[in-house]
Amino acid sequence: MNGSNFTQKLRELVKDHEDLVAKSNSPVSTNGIWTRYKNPILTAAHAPLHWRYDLNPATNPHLLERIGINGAFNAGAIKWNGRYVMMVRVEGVDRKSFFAVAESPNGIDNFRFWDSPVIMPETEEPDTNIYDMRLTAHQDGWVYGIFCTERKDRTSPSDLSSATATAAIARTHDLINWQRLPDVKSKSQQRNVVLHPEFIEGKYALYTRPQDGFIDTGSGGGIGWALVDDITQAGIVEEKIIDHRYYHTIKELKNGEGPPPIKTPEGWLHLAHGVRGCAAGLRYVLYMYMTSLEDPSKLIASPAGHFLAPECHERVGDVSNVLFSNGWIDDDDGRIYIYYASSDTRMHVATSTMDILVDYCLNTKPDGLRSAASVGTINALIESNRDFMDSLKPSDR
Ligand code: M1P
Repeated sequence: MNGSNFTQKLRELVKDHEDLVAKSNSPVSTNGIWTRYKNPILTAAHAPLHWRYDLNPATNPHLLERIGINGAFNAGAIKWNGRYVMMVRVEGVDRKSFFAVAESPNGIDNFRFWDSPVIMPETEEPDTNIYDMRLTAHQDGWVYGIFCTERKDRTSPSDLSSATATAAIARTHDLINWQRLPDVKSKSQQRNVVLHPEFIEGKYALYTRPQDGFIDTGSGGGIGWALVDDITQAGIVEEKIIDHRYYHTIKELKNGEGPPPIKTPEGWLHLAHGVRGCAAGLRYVLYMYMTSLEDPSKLIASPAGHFLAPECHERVGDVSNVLFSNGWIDDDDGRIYIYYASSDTRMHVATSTMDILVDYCLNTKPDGLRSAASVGTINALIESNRDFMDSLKPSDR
């Protein structure tokens, strides 16, 4: 490629990238509880050009992409200096994930990556892969990032795909410089571990997700809860399950806490993912539950079924039929920005409000676990609606 072609191609790349990043977003569908937005808010193509291209015509005369990005998904989130910030799981084509910060002025579009990815310090045992950070602005003044560190399972050296999942912790005051703390000690493998934002009984509190293996939760009964004296030496000693898995529900196979819960006057609002098996493989959906203000480990509301499930283009990606969320922002005006990923590929936003989500949780019946119970719930609603049925008749309008 000659010099002028190089310059022309570069101009086109810059323009296309800028058009993508600056594209405005708009609401596309709502069910009254959430509003989805039309465009994904972050994709692999949002990764800055200078992360991917050698821009020197002498060493890259064909202006080829030297480093491929495969996905931008499973982002933690936080409101930071008035901006809507995501801690994104960026995955390269080499399958390695890392963290990078992207920020937006309005929470629904114009998400732009910071200049370079996060440099996450390692422990003595280097991470093979790191992903799915939950950001917690804790009462102690630090911002914590708890994420999964994946390593080769050294107990099965000949099995090249056996791995271990462990909860890793780092903390920061600026989202740039991170202090890595020792990994959370646990007798089981752990993923989807989340730090509660407040001290409980003077201790740090973790939402856990015990699992027998790297993929299967097995005997791990659901989302757990553990108190920790010293976050710099965190260990899960006593772990109780607070949100159980059940047969023939959306969380039959697995579940996991999403972002840190949001405090409301009626209780702690939780977003989580539930997994079930079907002929097409695993299906990941998002669901909600609430716990008590007095005791955040006590379940007070558990609406049946999913809150958000994959739709349309969300259904397809690297790992299809997956919605996953580990970040939301509870804004000053009561609006809640729910950041969710589809199919381990891209990020989306849905919005709601605290009032609506609390109403949804407190007034949606729990799963009765049997078809007859579901029919009973519908019939009870029909009965209580009898007096209001006339208002539905077109003749009365
Ligand atoms: O591929 C779907 C998700 O699978 C895992 O979640 P879980 O441990 O709950 O099954 C994680 O690897 C997550 O990153 C991924 O999105």
